[in-house]
Amino acid sequence: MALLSQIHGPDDVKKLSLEQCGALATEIRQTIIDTVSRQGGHLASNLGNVELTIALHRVFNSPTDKILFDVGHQIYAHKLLTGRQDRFDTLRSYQGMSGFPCHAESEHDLFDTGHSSTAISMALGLARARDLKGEKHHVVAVVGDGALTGGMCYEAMNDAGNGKSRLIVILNDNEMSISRNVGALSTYFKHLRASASWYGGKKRIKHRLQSIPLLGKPVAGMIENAKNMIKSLVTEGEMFEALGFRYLGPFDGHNIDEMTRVLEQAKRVSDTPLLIHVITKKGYGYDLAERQPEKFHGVAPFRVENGLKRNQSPKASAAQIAGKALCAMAAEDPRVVAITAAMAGGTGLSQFAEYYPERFFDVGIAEQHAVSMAAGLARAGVRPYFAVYSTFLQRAYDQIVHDVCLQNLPVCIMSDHVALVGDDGKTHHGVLSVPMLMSIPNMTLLAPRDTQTLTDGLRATLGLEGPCVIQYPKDGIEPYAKPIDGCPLQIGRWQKLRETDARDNCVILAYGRMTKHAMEAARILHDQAGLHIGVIDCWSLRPMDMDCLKALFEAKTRLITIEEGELIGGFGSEIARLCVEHHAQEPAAIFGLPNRFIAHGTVDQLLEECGLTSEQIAERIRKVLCVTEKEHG
Ligand SMILES: Cc1ncc(C[n+]2csc(CCOP(=O)(O)OP(=O)(O)O)c2C)c(N)n1
Repeated sequence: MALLSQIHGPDDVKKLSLEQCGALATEIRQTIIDTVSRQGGHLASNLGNVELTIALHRVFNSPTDKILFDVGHQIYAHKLLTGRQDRFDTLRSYQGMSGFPCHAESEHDLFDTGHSSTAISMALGLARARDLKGEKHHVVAVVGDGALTGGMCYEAMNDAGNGKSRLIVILNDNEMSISRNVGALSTYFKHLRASASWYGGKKRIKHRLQSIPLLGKPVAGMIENAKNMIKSLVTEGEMFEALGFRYLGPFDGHNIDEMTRVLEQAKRVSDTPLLIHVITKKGYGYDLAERQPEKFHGVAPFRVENGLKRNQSPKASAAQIAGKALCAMAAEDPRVVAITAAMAGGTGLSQFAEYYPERFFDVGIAEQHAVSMAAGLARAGVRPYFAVYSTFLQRAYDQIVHDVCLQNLPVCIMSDHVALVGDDGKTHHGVLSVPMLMSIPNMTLLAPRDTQTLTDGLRATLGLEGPCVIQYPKDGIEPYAKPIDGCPLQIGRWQKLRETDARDNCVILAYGRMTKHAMEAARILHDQAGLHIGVIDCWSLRPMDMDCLKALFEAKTRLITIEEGELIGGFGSEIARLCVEHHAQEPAAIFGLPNRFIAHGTVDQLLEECGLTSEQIAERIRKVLCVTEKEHG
């Protein structure tokens, strides 16, 4: 990597000739492919973004000028150009480099992000602060066409355009969200791409740019010239113009020369926000990713030569199990429809989309809209199932409260990627699910322990007449325990999986993935200390099984709660509150995740960091009960 190794920061990029920049792009692309093939990560978006990022750093002076990448999953080239090459091979690994923008990692990353459609708002805030402070730097937001399906972008543009803030938005249009982009806007972008200005404009801009005054001409003249040039290029983009933005483009985002010239000119526009439409190809430069950009959007470690995963995991994910179960439900009940917010593949709905295209709705990256639209469907007698990652559901909190729960409508949210998600890190963990949802009136909240209870639990939601969230982690956990009393799964009933005895009289209350850890911890405590600790799967978090809980209160059973979620406002807190309300014994311990944003790593590493592996749980219980092996032996 002859050139890349010489780049210690954006200043070094500026020293390179155009030809060298082309060679640098090739080296960056190679580094990204090599690293992601070992570490996993977001491949196709990053490969599509290399030349654009080089051009940005040629033209702008980060960190004085502010460059923001929306979502941030396409930030690898930016990391490599901003002095982080030496750690790039630790990408997404425990205590290594984040796969997303990370402010603590570099002054060139303004925010820690991972959720879509926020960059224009943040950029506008930075631009306004600049103006208030009398500063002069530039603010640039790079936003994908997928991210531009998120409503916040329009709230921000409406605001920015009205105030005429000096701001540059680069629309990186590759026709793809994770899968093919959807909605009327994607058709509009297609129209812009196909417009005469794309083909004719390319020639025209070359001609125009050649006639721009050379350095040394009066600045005023340059600005005037730039403004005129830009004005005359505007033939399309009325929608952005209506929002108060000047539209430029489309341009070839893989042409560093063209991008450099356009960005240089954009710097000189001071009277209005600009939207620069750039066309790129997702997966650019790696044939397999170009041909299958969806498959290579986010990947586990893979072999470069054939694109196959390094570790083939035969196990189905929880999302795939849930998607299959929903298909079966749809086959029996024509009221069942499915909704995704641009994540059909990730949330296990691909099969549903194929089998029931007329009952499947991809709304774009628009979780808020998805929830309120589901309310409409439910009010009209349809049974909507919205499958979404827990972390992205956070965005739709008010819609859940106001449009679904307040109306008591039978909308079911299939909340996937709950609990710790691993290498995507702090922006993606679904650890606020229970505190966020459990307190909302009318809500039913379910957290099955394995794939069988997930399937059964999902089916049971059809019998509900009000709102419901069924939550599950990323991995599909195969069934490992049966209820002692043999009772089938019922909403509002917990399942006792392991007995305590009269001497120990201690029970672990757990839900979701932690139920398995609780069972394992109980086994360890039995094998190593002769303890008989009971385990109850409290999968129905709301309504709780009050009969079961009251029986435990009466028997003065020592209660230990375990959850892979935020402790404050979580399940354990609620159990403690109920103990007080019922004048019962207080819980002996409440275990869960600490109140801080947890970084990336494997789930096992993160659980260990939080003291929640089975062995650690066993040890902590032993301490709580003040039992040594000897005492009990
Ligand atoms: C609020 C939210 N919902 C869903 C996602 C998941 N997600 C990550 S990237 C992505 C597609 C983004 O498409 P685009 O902005 O066009 O970028 P590209 O990957 O095509 O470069 C989606 C849906 C997210 N990050 N944030």
